[in-house]
Amino acid sequence: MIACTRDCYDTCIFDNKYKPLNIFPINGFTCSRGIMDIKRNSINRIEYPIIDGKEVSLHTAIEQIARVIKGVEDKSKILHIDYDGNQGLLTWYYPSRLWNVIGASTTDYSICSLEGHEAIKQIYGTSFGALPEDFLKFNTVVFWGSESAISFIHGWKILKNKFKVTIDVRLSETARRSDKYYIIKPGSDVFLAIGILKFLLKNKKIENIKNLDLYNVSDISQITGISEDKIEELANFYSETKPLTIIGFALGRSLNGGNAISTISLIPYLLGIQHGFFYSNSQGWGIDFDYLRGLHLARPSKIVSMAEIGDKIDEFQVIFVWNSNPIVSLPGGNKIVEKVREGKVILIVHDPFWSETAKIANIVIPASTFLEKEDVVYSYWHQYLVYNEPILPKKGITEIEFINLLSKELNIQHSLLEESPWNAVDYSLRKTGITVDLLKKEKITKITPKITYNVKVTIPHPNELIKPSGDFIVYSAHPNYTNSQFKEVYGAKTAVIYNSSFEGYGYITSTSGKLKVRFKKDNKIPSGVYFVFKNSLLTDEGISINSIIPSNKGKYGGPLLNVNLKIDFLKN
Ligand SMILES: Nc1nc2c(c(=O)[nH]1)N[C@H]1C(S)=C(S)[C@@H](COP(=O)(O)OP(=O)(O)OC[C@H]3O[C@@H](n4cnc5c(=O)[nH]c(N)nc54)[C@H](O)[C@@H]3O)O[C@H]1N2
Ligand SMILES: Nc1nc2c(c(=O)[nH]1)N[C@H]1C(S)=C(S)[C@@H](COP(=O)(O)OP(=O)(O)OC[C@H]3O[C@@H](n4cnc5c(=O)[nH]c(N)nc54)[C@H](O)[C@@H]3O)O[C@H]1N2
Ligand code: SF4
Ligand SMILES: [Mo]
Repeated sequence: MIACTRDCYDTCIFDNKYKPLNIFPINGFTCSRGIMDIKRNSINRIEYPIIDGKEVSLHTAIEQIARVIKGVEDKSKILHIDYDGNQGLLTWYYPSRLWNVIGASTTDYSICSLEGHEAIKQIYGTSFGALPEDFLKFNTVVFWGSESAISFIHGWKILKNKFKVTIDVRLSETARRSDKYYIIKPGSDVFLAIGILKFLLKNKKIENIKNLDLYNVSDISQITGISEDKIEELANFYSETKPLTIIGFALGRSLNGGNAISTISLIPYLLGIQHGFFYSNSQGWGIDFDYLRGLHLARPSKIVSMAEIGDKIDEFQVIFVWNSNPIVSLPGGNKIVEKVREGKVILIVHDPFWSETAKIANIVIPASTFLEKEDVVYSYWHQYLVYNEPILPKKGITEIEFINLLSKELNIQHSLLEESPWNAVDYSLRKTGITVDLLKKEKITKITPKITYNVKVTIPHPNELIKPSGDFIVYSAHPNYTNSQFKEVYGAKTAVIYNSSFEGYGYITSTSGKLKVRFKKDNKIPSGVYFVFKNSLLTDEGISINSIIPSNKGKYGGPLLNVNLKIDFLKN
């Protein structure tokens, strides 16, 4: 049995021949990446350890990494950047223990969904929402800032026969394939949600809420770009059909994102809709991620926001990366490139594939893929916990092997590292009622979450909100890639910026830089909106849009990536 470990709602589960299981909600199918995984596994791999472009033995590489670490007196100048390239408990979480024992700095893991998790927790005390089984109970669904038809294909499939409404800033694939859609201005979702509440109040479907009187629907109509009638239509749709609302992650990275998500999530509660929203269930299973990372016994010396790594790059001498591709995925990631070229930062990367970040690293360690190692995998949507067993011969080394070798070389003894990874996993699962023994025996078990909601009804004061204006860049998932992964099968992810009117080259300028890019006209995009597939490269030199994304953050600290841009088209 093996589960796909990529950062994806679906967490497909496969048999040992890599056939997707025919169990709900996987239902025997997978995506364009899933069907190519076995083939991809032998392409573009990092085959051996490398120091400054030269092949070395594993022993030499580990010795060199230990020397580099020992050479940094103030360990807070060592930063590890890791994200969700592989969601396995042994691959992503447990390895942080070594870095915490050393006293290195870490990130706040905010890039994807922190803003939304925190926002929903403000309302419900937890961000846990509907389960796959709950999806089936609804007759209608609202996809709000979510490209589910592409980013969440198993969720989309089980909702196939439901009446679908999409709220987006462009005619997304999800909007196009829905029964109804509303195209609003980027960053205006919180106003739309408040507009819906205003009509629900007017039509006596809900009680009054503090601050609601401070808004009026004609302003809301002007800010969102849709008519009062349409807002009322949506409010009626909500009160009459009691839909499930899928709240997309992209909202959290937009203007007013935290307030938008908390207000949207409140609508189902006020209408008495049970299990009425879904964002991400990751924090509701009771898996003790902090324990896996060893935070009970050792803490990072510093936590840096994922929005600010570029700004704060001078605070670091060594950056260790695994499970992420930060020069493409993080705002200011290009600063890492600059500092490595200047010799001011030593970059060490552990990755199975030649990511853009691995390509510029001083030291590279080949990692085993999820098809080649044991792990425990959870989903941020469905209830299955899976014991992954390798189905292909191993290349490279696992994250556990890496930290074992390195801690030995550094002569570190610490109870966090003496506790075996399996014992740590076992303890981290105690609240789920699942043991490692049971999991290894059954291979796949269901977690039954114990959730209590502790609801606080609140909507933002108008002073907290910014009225969006100007041109916005927006992003979405591409069907053939997961973030920057899969170019070995589907080709380099070189991007164009889709827009309403112009074809050719031009400049995009933000408060932190300027890029020359290619634009493509697309009649599915309204004016004022500029769309690019997320984590793609905008130039052949491998420059990502993130090189000009400033370090702004939302209300709860999540990076604000859907920002205002200045656009200058070049005459053809
Ligand atoms: N195929 C594939 N699937 C993936 C991924 C992938 O890379 N490829 N990535 C995975 C990951 S890491 C994530 S986080 C999820 C992301 O999954 P989603 O949460 O679905 O986010 P996106 O796919 O980015 O789509 C967001 C939609 O929001 C719209 N949007 C942007 N700004 C606004 C706004 O201000 N208001 C409104 N209403 N809409 C807005 C965009 O036009 C887009 O259609 O998908 C996961 N699934
Ligand atoms: N401007 C802008 N920036 C964005 C976004 C956006 O919408 N706009 N989206 C954001 C989102 S939603 C996310 S989630 C992030 C994603 O950002 P990243 O986490 O950087 O995502 P990937 O590009 O998929 O990089 C994952 C890396 O992990 C590696 N990997 C895979 N499996 C393993 C393994 O088993 N072991 C090790 N050691 N490595 C492994 C892969 O080969 C790959 O190089 O990007 C964010 N960045
Ligand atoms: S990327 Fe998502 S849909 Fe594709 S195989 Fe992995 S879990 Fe399934
Ligand atoms: Mo993400």
